[in-house]
Amino acid sequence: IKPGWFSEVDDLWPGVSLSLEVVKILHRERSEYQDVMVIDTRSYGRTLILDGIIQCTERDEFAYQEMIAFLPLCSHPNPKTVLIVGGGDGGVAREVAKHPQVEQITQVEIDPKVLEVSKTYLPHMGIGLQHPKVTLNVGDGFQFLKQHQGEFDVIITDSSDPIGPAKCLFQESYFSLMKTALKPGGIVCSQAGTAWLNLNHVKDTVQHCKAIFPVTAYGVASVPTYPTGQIGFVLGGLSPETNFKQAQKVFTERELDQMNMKYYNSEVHQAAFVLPRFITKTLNDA
Ligand code: AAT
Repeated sequence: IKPGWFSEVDDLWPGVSLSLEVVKILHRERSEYQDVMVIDTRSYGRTLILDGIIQCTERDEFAYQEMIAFLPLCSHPNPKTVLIVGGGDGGVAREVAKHPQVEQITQVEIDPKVLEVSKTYLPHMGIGLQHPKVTLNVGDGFQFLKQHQGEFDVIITDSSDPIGPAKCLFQESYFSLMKTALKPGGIVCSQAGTAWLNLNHVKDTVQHCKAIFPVTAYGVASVPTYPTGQIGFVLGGLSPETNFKQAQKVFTERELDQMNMKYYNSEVHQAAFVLPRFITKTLNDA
């Protein structure tokens, strides 16, 4: 590892690592749950790192946050109430709040330090947490869901990778709890890892989703600072009429400009579900 560089080394991606040149370490502490760090980097701006894993960078965060929010929101005919699990940086809340049909956003993040650090060092994301539509809770998403039934049109799980506090958010029992917390016709969307490194992980997550939801899909987005530069999402729908591959809500160019969308539009929505053969074949068996 070169001095002055941050390298993302983890057993989730053995033998590969993305490195960013560090300009300055802005913050570092050990919270109750994880190691929390914010660095300034030469090419990607400010970067949030939890337990040594990149959560988001200033320069490319829009790709992930727009997609994890708008794939499920635009697949739902009328998404009024939304739950966000995780997402402590606030980027997903910022995106969900842009959708004109959304009235109420509930969020549950386990680590108050992430919320604090984001408001201080990543204000363009942290601002999402302060939106008037947002009610913020501090706690474990898994436990939170046990207390909520039939409340949400859409549940977005913006979770860290399946180690540490996020492990429980990838289990079949979690998909089952989400199902119970949804309103009729509800939709879920979870961060589900990349097929290039963790195809078996992706397959397991899709399998859990398929076991609980009648309609499912796996879609991808390109995010240069996530391992392999690609991240996937698993979506599940309660209604057999849900078709993830075709956006229900189509925004005009003008609306997309007004919403300051930099990645998402309805063509990108459709394209997210067009997958290479090695992925489709594996997931069809799930
Ligand atoms: N917005 C993109 C960044 C994330 S953040 C993931 C968040 O999930 C973190 O703030 C973490 O504290 C929170 N979290 C982890 N476990 C739980 C839990 N059980 N309940 C609630 N919140 C939780 C995603 C990065 C993806 C990285 C891909 N390599």
